[in-house]
Amino acid sequence: MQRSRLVIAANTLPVRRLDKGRQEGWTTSPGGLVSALAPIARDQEGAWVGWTGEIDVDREPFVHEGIRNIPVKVSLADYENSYEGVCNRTLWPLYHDAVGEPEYHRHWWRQYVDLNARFAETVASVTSANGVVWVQDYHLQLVPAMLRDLRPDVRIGFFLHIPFPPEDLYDRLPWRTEVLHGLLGADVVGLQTRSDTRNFMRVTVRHAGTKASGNTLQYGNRDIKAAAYPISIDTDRIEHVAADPAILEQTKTFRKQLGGGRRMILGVDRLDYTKGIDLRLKAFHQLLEDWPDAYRETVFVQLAVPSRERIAEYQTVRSHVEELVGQINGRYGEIGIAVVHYLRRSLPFEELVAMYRAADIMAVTPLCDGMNLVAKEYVAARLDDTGVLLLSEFAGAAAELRTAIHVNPHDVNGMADAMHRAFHMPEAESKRRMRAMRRVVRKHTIHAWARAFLDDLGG
Ligand code: ADQ
Repeated sequence: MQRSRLVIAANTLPVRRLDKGRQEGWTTSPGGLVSALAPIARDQEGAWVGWTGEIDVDREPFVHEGIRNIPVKVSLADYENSYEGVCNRTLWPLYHDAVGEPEYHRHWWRQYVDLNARFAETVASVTSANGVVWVQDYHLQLVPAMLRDLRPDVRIGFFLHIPFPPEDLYDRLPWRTEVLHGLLGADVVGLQTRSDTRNFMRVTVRHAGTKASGNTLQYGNRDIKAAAYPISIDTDRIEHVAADPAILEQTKTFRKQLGGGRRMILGVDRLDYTKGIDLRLKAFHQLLEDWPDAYRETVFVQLAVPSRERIAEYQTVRSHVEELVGQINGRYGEIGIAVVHYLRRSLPFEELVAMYRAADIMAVTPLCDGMNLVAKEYVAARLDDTGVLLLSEFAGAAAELRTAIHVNPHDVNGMADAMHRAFHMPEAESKRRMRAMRRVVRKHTIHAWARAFLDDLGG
């Protein structure tokens, strides 16, 4: 098997299958992580180990746009127990402040261990001597230690895209020691924020007997670096699209379709219970209740990408959101005029940027979120420094986007007041705030993020 000096391991490959008609093949997946890592992997003739998204399909490695893709076969049992079970019904809710109820099942866990072991074996077989491996996210937390056992010569990095919970929550995990041992197999553990890093370091001291000093954890005879590497966006690309005259036309069309001079609040999320879409809609309802005359001409647009639809909690949040949309339109809409526009689908990137440009206010109000790229994308798209960002204090992005209006997403009245305040903010103030945030996303891009992590890892 051909070996690579840089190997990325992630739940999914950076490509997805094109099965349009009979025309078979692959296309690069959209998203910041792929656009950041793909050029680096390409330059270094790197490999990417991950799942194709197909169940029970065995595929040979293949090259797509200069990157070697190494598929890991995922069975139905892997999918149901490891991916839907441990990843999305145990770890996802537990790591997100238990805003959903985590479930713990031993047979799910066994499958997670098994699938992580197969990832580690595959990675071990494609990494060259003294190579560098970068493992991504909560699906693969056991891989660093498993890989170290197989390949003590390689440098191993791990990055967690979601929050790392505080110790009283983490302690609930029946496999808390195994997960820490898995993560501590890495040389560098990256987290989104300083508070995630603190949480992680504390639990390793408590359950794995590490000694912490500054950003270093001493574990047995090894030193591990644990630090915050806040992820970001491809700012140049968004600015470029936002400046395109065709996108500006699209922005104008959206505004016209929404009713000419109407003011607009936008929400853009995966349809996930951590994103606080329901409470945000309630806040908009409250705004209309509190100032019915002032906001008669305001519309709320909520774009929601379907997500994890087989899981009950996701079905529940969807019905709840749709019920609220119905209630608000039922109460405040007119014939031919809705006050809430709800699209449950993914938009092409260009249309999304046009929406960002069209929105007077962007409401990003998750109950808990590792970073939240939507907040940064909105800022990057506001080339003329207009627009106001309402940002949950529980999103990782709040630590960097300090001049957003920070809101408590549990406080519906507070959020309604914040919307009111945003609409009345003097232009000089909103521009000053937006300018400061634009400076942040121009400096801290996804490329700078990847470089900083790999420099620390020695890749
Ligand atoms: P997510 O929970 O998926 O990511 P987020 O960071 O907001 O959350 O990224 C969502 C992405 O999907 C954005 O790039 C956005 O543009 C896109 N998107 C959302 N709705 C869309 C729509 N209707 N149409 C098209 N595109 C849409 C996880 C963590 C986050 C962390 C990221 C990266 O939960 O906290 O920021 O990983 O580390």
